[in-house]
Amino acid sequence: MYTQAMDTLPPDAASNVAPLRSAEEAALQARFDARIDAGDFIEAKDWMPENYRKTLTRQISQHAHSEIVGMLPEGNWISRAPTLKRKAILLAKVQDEAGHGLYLYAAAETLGTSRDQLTQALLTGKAKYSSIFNYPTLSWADVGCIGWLVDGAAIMNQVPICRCSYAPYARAMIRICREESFHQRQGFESLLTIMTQGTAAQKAMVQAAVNRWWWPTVMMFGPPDDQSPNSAQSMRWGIKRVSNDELRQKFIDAAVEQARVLGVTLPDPDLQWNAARGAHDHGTINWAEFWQVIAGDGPCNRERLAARVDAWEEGAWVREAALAYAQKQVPEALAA
Ligand code: FAQ
Repeated sequence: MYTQAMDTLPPDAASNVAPLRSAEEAALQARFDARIDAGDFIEAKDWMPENYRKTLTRQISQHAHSEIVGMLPEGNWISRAPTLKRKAILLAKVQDEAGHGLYLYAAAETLGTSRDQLTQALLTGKAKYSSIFNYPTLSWADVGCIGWLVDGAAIMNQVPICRCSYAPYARAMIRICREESFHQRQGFESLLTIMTQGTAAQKAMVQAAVNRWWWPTVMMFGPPDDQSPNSAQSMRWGIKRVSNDELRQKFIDAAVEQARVLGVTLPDPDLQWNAARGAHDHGTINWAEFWQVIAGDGPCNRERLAARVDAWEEGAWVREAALAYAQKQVPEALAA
């Protein structure tokens, strides 16, 4: 599905084809490396290697697209929420995701790629967004599972990004993580309400949703470390602080206890505590499914992209009106 212009070369290739051009640039690179090693934050106007810029643009824009596409599966249930209270909570949550997308697009723009370019990369199918949002929300319990499991995984992955070496991204993540934490709790509470007060059929609906969302959520953390082409360089640069597999393990360990409190079974017969490792062993992840979904062939990829394209086209008149209004203000502002 993807390779956008902001893509980076693999680290080895990059160092082969992009030799430093001057002594001045070598000095800038050495200073940058020293700042990274010292745990300094890099600001938008600071010098940075081109591949650091490209890697961040790739990751932050994918992250922004995930927030925006991520509004769709839950948005699907706003009109069918079971009570006014649940509807108000869901509306607020979906609006929060839009806000997260906006902070993240703004952070990506500080690296020099325009919002229009980022949007076009999504709408033309060149840019990735999280695999998880290509799965359907078949029942109200799927909405609870997105909060409990998907937001739970998102927090696990995103808290370390609050310490990302690129300061505008790190700052955006601090606010986002606070909101994601509320999202996770509301999802858990919604499922707990059904599991403690619901009918047998409603409890079965929760279990069926957990069965659908568990494995795709475990995949959200990305490929195993030994198959993750970007990890080594991103860790070196302090963009990623914790590896895909370590985060996945932390998420699984936390979810096991939460599932026990909820009274649901996680659909992995091989899930068991390993005292020697101090962590849970788990079953084999279906990586073929993961690669298929991110290649554009998951259950809802086409539907999700079509929804974003429609929204863009239907919003054209708003953009045109905003532009016309802004152009009218310019002469008045100059005259004032
Ligand atoms: N889906 O070498 P790595 C949310 C790609 S927000 C799709 O390990 P990296 C909030 C990866 O891009 C969820 N593609 O890559 C919410 C790379 O391809 P590329 C989004 C994936 O970047 C909740 C290739 O595989 N969160 O949920 C995925 O070092 C509820 C090789 O992978 C973020 O974006 C995937 N799951 O590590 C909203 C967090 N995993 O680009 C609404 C920030 C991997 O080379 C409702 N991002 N790929 O062509 C990250 O932490 C990292 O980018 C990773 C991937 C960990 C996702």
